[in-house]
Amino acid sequence: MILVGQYDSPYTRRVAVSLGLLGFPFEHDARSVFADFDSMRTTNPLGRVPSLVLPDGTTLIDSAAILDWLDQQVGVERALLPPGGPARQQALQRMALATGTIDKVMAAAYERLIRPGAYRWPDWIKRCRTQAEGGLAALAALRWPGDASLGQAWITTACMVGYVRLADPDLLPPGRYPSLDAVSERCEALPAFQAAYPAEYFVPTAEPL
Ligand SMILES: N[C@@H](CCC(=O)N[C@@H](CS)C(=O)NCC(=O)O)C(=O)O
Repeated sequence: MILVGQYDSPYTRRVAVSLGLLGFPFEHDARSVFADFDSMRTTNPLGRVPSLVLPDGTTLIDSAAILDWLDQQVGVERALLPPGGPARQQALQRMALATGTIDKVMAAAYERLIRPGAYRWPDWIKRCRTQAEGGLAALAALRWPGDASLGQAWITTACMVGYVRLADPDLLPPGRYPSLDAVSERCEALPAFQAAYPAEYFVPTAEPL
């Protein structure tokens, strides 16, 4: 299998971590959605990451669909998302908060880092960062017992924390939300997380903030 995407993408990273935790060997294709845009569109028509190229040549796109496929491969006992009931609902709600936070931080980062300075819209950046703060506070208010089984809600939340700290560190200084610090520390200590460590946040323009 080939995982396409760089690890500064939290969506790519959560797939890489899940592949590692579930014991799937894979190659890593670290093409960039920005620098390799035309090439990337031949893998995913949307020109986005992650994609997972299966041994039979099928290409899966979108991290949620890829994670669902991985869970289907390993079966209910080893799946990273509970099969049903309140546990699944709770995990999906946590993941919705985490991915929603990612999307808002990413939208603000693209506005700050990609859009030419003359066209930036500060009120939009402020709105996105306010929404991200809402997601962070809601996740931090939940219980994250350190002995809970480490499923997809934990993985996605830890990838979100890592991404926020790369892309907009002022939103999540260590100590602001001790519960999220603990989720991150527990997860980042695992080999599957360390094997998918983002080298740096890719900034496609050289413009200062
Ligand atoms: N819902 C998608 C979101 C993927 C996504 O936002 N990928 C970002 C990188 S983290 C991307 O490809 N951005 C470039 C673009 O959208 O043009 C997923 O879960 O895979």
